Amino acid sequence: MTMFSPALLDRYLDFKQVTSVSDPSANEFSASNGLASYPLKITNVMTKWRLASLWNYDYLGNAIGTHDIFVAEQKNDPPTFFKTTLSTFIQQVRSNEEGIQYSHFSHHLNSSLVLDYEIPEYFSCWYKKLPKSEQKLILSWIYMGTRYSYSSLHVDVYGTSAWNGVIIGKKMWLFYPPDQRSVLYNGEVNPFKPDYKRYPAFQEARPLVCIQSANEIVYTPSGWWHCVMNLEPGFALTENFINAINFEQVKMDLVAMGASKAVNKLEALVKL
Ligand SMILES: O=C(O)CCC(=O)C(=O)O
Ligand SMILES: [Fe+2]
Repeated sequence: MTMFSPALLDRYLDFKQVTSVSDPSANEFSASNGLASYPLKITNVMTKWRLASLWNYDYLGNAIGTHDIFVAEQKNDPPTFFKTTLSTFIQQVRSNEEGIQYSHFSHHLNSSLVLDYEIPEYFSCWYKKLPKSEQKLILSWIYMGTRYSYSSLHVDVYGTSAWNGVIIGKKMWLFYPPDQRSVLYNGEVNPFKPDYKRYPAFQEARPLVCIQSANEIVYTPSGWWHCVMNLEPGFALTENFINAINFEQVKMDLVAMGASKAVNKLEALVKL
């Protein structure tokens, strides 16, 4: 079995870095061939949100700490899962105990925490235009974990795009364009512990790399493969969104999963 070694992370620093931009305009972001075509790091936006000065482990614990969450123990391969309360897990992450543990949850959506951020126009989501009672898909999560916890290689759900803002911690992102699917073995390979014997063509894969610190937002375009390593313990807020840029892909994915009603409603709403 291939083991994870932190030294491997340093080697990824030699690859091309994701572009960084300060507080772009909606037009700079969405214009054809604009910033939205590639992964992007966005600075000086999150610092304008209330959460930048409010959110920390205690604030989160006070707001939603009593809720149960599922935690993946990633030291085990394949990972095992256990259930605990968010407050207990916060203590575990802060005390830096043994283990590599990662959890994502959406309890913020039913709390006043959602009042602490205002997403820029270019991240606005068509799905949120539907009446609340018809919004069945969950599209926002908080990710919390220890050092070296990670998200494995994937493209985002339903063909959506996403933004991700780090509140506490530091992440390394590896991005691969949609056309590298075959050398990624459809996402089976783990770039953080690559098994070249089993996945020889992965040696041809060339990632874009992004180091994301607190108060920086990372944008993932629809269809881009990515995996994410937490270089430091912490937590981040992420939302996936549907817009004019990704709608054709989202439409195919939603129809394929039997949600054509939602597609029809979205189309009617945005009057395509
Ligand atoms: O681990 C992370 O922060 C990345 C999460 C992610 O890629 C996702 O929610 O789709
Ligand atoms: Fe993702």
